[in-house]
Amino acid sequence: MLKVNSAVLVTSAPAIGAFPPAGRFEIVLVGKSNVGKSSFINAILGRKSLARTSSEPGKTRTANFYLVNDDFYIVDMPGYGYAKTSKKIKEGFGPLIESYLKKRDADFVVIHLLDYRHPPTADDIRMHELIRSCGITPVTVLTKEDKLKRNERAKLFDTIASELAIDEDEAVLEFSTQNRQLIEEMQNFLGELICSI
Ligand SMILES: Nc1nc2c(ncn2[C@@H]2O[C@H](COP(=O)(O)OP(=O)(O)OP(=O)(O)O)[C@@H](O)[C@H]2O)c(=O)[nH]1
Ligand SMILES: [Mg+2]
Repeated sequence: MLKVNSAVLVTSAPAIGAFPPAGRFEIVLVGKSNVGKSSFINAILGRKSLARTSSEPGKTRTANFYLVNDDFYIVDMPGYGYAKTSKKIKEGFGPLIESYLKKRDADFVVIHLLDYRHPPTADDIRMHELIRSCGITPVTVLTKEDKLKRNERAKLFDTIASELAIDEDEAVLEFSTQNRQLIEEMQNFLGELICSI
């Protein structure tokens, strides 16, 4: 179980040069804009509004490094696929995520968040492939579980897993900021991950 004693925003980095020195374990969150990355952070850290959230997509514009328990970082990345993003940024996932995945010299795990309600977008599939092409096995998290009826979930779960070509070695977890049990399961999962480092 992840027990959170302290959580502070240490750095909001507009570019890789502003990332904090590597050396701690990092949990990095990627996913399309509005999928719930910042809300995920607040829920698992038990901090109501540490990470800024918004119903308007495009809230997080920098790589935000949260230092937890003075031990490891959770990194909140800007979302991709935001319609108002400039064309240049839309062509790639933006220099922040790509340079993080390709160059970050730290032990890290990538959590790829997808909206449980919808099949993956073309950007979601590209992002999943980009992560795997960097030799990283992402953890997939399906957000906003509370918005689905029980009988809708199994089919959507299978569609998402098959469109992302999820491998046997990949974890897929459901999540909702409105579901205490799912929050605790995620805290357990992350707690074990951190202990195993
Ligand atoms: N019902 C429900 N709403 C959620 C959940 N997670 C996030 N939201 C809502 O979805 C919206 C977007 O959440 P954010 O956490 O700001 O999304 P984000 O991925 O950080 O977005 P960007 O910073 O724009 O990339 C907000 O209105 C949240 O309240 C969830 O599990 N259930
Ligand atoms: Mg955000």
